[in-house]
Amino acid sequence: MYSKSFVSASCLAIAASAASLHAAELSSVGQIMPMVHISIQFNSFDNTLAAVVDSDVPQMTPLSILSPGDSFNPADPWYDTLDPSQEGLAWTRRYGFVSTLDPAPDDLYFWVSLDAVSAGLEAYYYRESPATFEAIFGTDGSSFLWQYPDSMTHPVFATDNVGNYSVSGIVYIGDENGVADPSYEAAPFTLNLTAVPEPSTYAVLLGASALALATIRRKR
Ligand SMILES: [Cu+2]
Repeated sequence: MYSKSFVSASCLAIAASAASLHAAELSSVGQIMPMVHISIQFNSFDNTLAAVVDSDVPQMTPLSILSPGDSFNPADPWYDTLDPSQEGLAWTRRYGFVSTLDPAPDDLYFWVSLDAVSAGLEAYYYRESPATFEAIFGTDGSSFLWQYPDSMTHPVFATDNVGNYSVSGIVYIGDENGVADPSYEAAPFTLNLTAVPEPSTYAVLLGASALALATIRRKR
């Protein structure tokens, strides 16, 4: 147990010292592979709607751990939230909404209803170009409703805490204002995420692991 955490901690520490030699200013919010999709599956033959979530659990990680020494461009809209010198939140973009069967019926749209805030999360609609970072799913008082824009979208999920997160929502079919069309049943889904410790917490953990290893060695 202890040795396992020590090995992973050491690898990260080595990666940290190596990466800091090549500090870079990032022009986008990266997406770690593989993608984890929420597939919006509308079957226009029997008018059923499903939301199928891949089973992997994305991990939110602050840039200070993901790529130590790197920073974001202060001109970009995500700088205040994600840059290590600012809020420095842990984040992931692995979750992506994608429509994989039929398009929504004429004059209707796929909508997602999700309250990320009550689960301790923040969420942002993200586009690299033009640089877009808009609070969604209740973040900063935004609407809990979000209209799927008809192309695969990987929002940013972020948090300033450590731990496990679970948030449930629905996909439904509605008009341009988000009013649900009663002809179609809503499809529930649940997202699960984890967040790794902040660097300060992390240093404490690393110290504890090293101490444990030293104790083990002394016993031998
Ligand atoms: Cu995707």
